[in-house]
Amino acid sequence: MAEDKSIYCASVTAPVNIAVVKYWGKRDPKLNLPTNSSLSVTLSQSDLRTHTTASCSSTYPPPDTLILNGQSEELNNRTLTCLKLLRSMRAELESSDATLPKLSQHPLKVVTANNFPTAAGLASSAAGFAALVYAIAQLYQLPHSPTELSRIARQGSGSACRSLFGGYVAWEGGEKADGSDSLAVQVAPPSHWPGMRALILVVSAAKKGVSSTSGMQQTCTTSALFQHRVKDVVPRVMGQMKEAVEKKDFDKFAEITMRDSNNFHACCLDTTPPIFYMNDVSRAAVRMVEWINEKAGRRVAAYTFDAGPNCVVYYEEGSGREVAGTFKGLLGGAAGWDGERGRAVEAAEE
Ligand code: 2P0
Repeated sequence: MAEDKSIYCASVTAPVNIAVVKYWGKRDPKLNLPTNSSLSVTLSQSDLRTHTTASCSSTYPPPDTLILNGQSEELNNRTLTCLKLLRSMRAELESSDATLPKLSQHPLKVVTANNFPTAAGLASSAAGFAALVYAIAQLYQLPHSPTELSRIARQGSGSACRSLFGGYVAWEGGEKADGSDSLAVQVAPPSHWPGMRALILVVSAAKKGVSSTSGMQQTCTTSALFQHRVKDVVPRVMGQMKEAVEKKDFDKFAEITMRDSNNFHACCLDTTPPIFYMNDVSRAAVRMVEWINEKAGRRVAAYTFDAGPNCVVYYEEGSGREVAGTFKGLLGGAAGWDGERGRAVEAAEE
């Protein structure tokens, strides 16, 4: 039989997700199993996306290659793990159907680009690994569900497992030592709460000082407050947040979102040495949201901060003038808020 010299190719995009109940801490760093469950909103309609093309061919010279934002990258252990797992899933298909081309034996080329700052606390690894896993799953025509694929994306980066779904997504931390029950499930699709919006305030596009991976391990081993978060706080608020989403109860959604962000950053501060992700501009954004809510006489806006100073503000479409309008008015629109004081980039619509 003639050698198959075809180039097989699949392109996808994956959106970022921003957690409203945060993931922070690993009970098993090797399998990337979390200390607690988490819940996020996927910013499906926003420009914050990773675009990834995966291709393979017998004509490609080994080894597998990865190009990130135009630069050739060494494949780290997490990427190698994802590729190995996906390849073995493809090999299983090939062994049960001899007519399938032997793609699992071909070297892979992955070309990926973010249209937002990488590693600046804007969930770039979440979108990045979700796109990588999804692109290769498409290339290999794997029949697995997004939840099954989330087990693989989780091993690339924990938060990535949530970006395989749109809408409201829970990463159920699981209890099993092998990680088989640590996966993402959709709590509600985007259409369930079509009025939800997110405003992203880019305070700094610089790479963060302490990576999430090392920061969370320092918190796990040194913070007593974190033990309280894992045992008492998160198990309670996960249920409350699911209920708030189900009922589209923005007041409750906002209350839990802000409290959980503050609880997470308090744990960072309780770490030895302390980790500071928020800065003066971040705190100014908190005060602004407090002020907007006070003026409205109810919670119309909810801030949240990940492992960086940038602020995400959730609000409902009907409160657009009060929330996004106030921020844009005060900050002078997208161009007017400079790097020193921050910058309002866009209303990323959910
Ligand atoms: C989250 N973060 O739930 C939390 C909130 C940051 C603060 O998930 O080590 O990059 O790759 O599993 O997923 C960031 O952690 O960490 C994160 P790894 P990841 O979105």
